[in-house]
Amino acid sequence: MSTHDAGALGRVLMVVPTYNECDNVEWIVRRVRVANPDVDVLVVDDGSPDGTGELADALAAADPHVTVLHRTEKAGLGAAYLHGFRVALDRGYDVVGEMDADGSHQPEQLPALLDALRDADLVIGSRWVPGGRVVNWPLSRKLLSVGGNLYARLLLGIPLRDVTAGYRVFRRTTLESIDLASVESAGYIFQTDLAFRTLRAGLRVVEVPIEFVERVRGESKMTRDVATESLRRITAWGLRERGRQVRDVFSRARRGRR
Ligand SMILES: Nc1nc2c(ncn2[C@@H]2O[C@H](COP(=O)(O)OP(=O)(O)OP(=O)(O)O)[C@@H](O)[C@H]2O)c(=O)[nH]1
Ligand SMILES: [Mg+2]
Repeated sequence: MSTHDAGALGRVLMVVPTYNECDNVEWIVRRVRVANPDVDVLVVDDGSPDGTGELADALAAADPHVTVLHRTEKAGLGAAYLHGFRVALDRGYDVVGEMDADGSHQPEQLPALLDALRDADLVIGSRWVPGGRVVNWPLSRKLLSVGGNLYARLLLGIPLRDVTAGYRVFRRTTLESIDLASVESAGYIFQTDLAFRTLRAGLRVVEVPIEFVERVRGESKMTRDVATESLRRITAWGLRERGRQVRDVFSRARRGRR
């Protein structure tokens, strides 16, 4: 049973980025709307050559709660989300969410994320907290995700278990506090970037367990470039963060001596 009362949180928009998701877009948008009739959907399509954008337009024509943002070229998940967030804020939504189009993030679990947002500024649907799980991933992929998260956690000094996860809901006030205009991350590292910024702004981030299902249709867009960008940025941020901590310790020690 859903305990989600949309009235308390205000208007909710889920942003769904798509690139060549013609086999998935209709399936996922319908599931969001059926499981969460109060929630609106914004599909952000980067000019998919497979016709995903046109399929999304047909969904929008049939349902006023669905809209589509057409971008001209594939510019990465982060860029698509930033554009979608700007539109969501302009349209006055109180809650803005992220969800993949490939079915990995189950719309039926959205009420749990929204419930948790009552006491949080950002909620992350997490694979790696108790109760969370991944369906159909080989051990190698699990190790990569857990290892990547461990690296980010240790280097950035943040307490999150699944900082790369892309099933999320933000309060609008959170997006307004984390200076979206200065976000440069284009690929999947965008997720870590936003979680890190939210924590650094002193806001409350809560992880709720989800069941993540590996895509069954269509192709992954994960590339070596996307992975390299992640490693490079996390290392740079981590070193900067550690540098700041070391400077703090020294300046506290100096103040203590005075
Ligand atoms: N608009 C837009 N969407 C993108 C881009 N890259 C990926 N996406 C979408 O972002 C979501 C996540 O991409 P996936 O390819 O599923 O990436 P992934 O989940 O890390 O990889 P798999 O586990 O292999 O599916 C999907 O809805 C994609 O269609 C992009 O450059 N632009
Ligand atoms: Mg996927």
